[in-house]
Amino acid sequence: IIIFLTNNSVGIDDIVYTLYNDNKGLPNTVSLFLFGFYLLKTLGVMLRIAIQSKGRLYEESMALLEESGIKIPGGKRTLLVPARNFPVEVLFLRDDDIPESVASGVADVGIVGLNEVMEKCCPVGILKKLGFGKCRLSLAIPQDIDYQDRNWFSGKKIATSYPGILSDYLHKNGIVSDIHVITGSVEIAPGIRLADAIFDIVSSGSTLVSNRLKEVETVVESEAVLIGTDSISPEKRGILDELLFRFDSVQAADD
Ligand code: PRT
Ligand code: ZN
Repeated sequence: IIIFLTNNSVGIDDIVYTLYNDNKGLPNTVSLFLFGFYLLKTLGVMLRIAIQSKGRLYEESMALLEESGIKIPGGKRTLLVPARNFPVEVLFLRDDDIPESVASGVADVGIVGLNEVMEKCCPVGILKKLGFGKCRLSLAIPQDIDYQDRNWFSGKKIATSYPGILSDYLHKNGIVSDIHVITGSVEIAPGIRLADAIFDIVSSGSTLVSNRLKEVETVVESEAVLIGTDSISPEKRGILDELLFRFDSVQAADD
């Protein structure tokens, strides 16, 4: 606490001075006021964590915070919700916006799928893999095609919501294809002749099967990750270290 206090503009020594040199060592109104001011300022430091507002990662992100002993009030849903018992505030966003929000400093850390981090190419670091939201980004083609190897994709039209990761993969493998960007229901593209193949998230594989597609190349294995940057203040770094420690304990208990 003393380290936190002395980082502020008025030093702890000012409080100690007023405390002991005025009023014969008894606390006076000035020192009490200063101490209260410090306490409020110190308590005001909050680590802002961005999580998905709804969708596949929402429940498990909230459960991880809850299991880490961090109580997020329910009820009226607002964009920014402070925890009841820990210096963390939760910023609810669409998953697509989380990497950018952390890179720009709007949030200090965020929980998001590795697939989104890779696609958005933001300058953020992976602080921890969280072990939920597991899936993979794969290339899939109609079931009746006799597939030999990835050169099949040369000159083909591939529908995807992940053009960045796909073009990197194709480039590294010397394949030139036509990438067709669509958001949502990518899996129906080959059936309606919009594309020859798709590059999309696969989890159980049942969406592919029900669209008469087969997975032929796995490009990226993904899961939910905690992201952050180096430009975090020392006060927030302390809170983050405690948060990481609690996440580790939850994971150790689950194993
Ligand atoms: O509204 P917002 O933009 O926040 O959410 P969103 O709709 O973009 O994302 P959402 O909630 O669908 O997924 C969030 C994250 O969950 C993804 O970025 C992945 O990291 C992770 N995840 C894990 C998945 C899946 N599993 C998954 N199965 N995301 C999507 N799917 C979809 C996939 O797109 C396909 O349509 O599920 C289908 C395939 O599932 P299977 O089980 O049939 O193979
Ligand atoms: Zn999204």
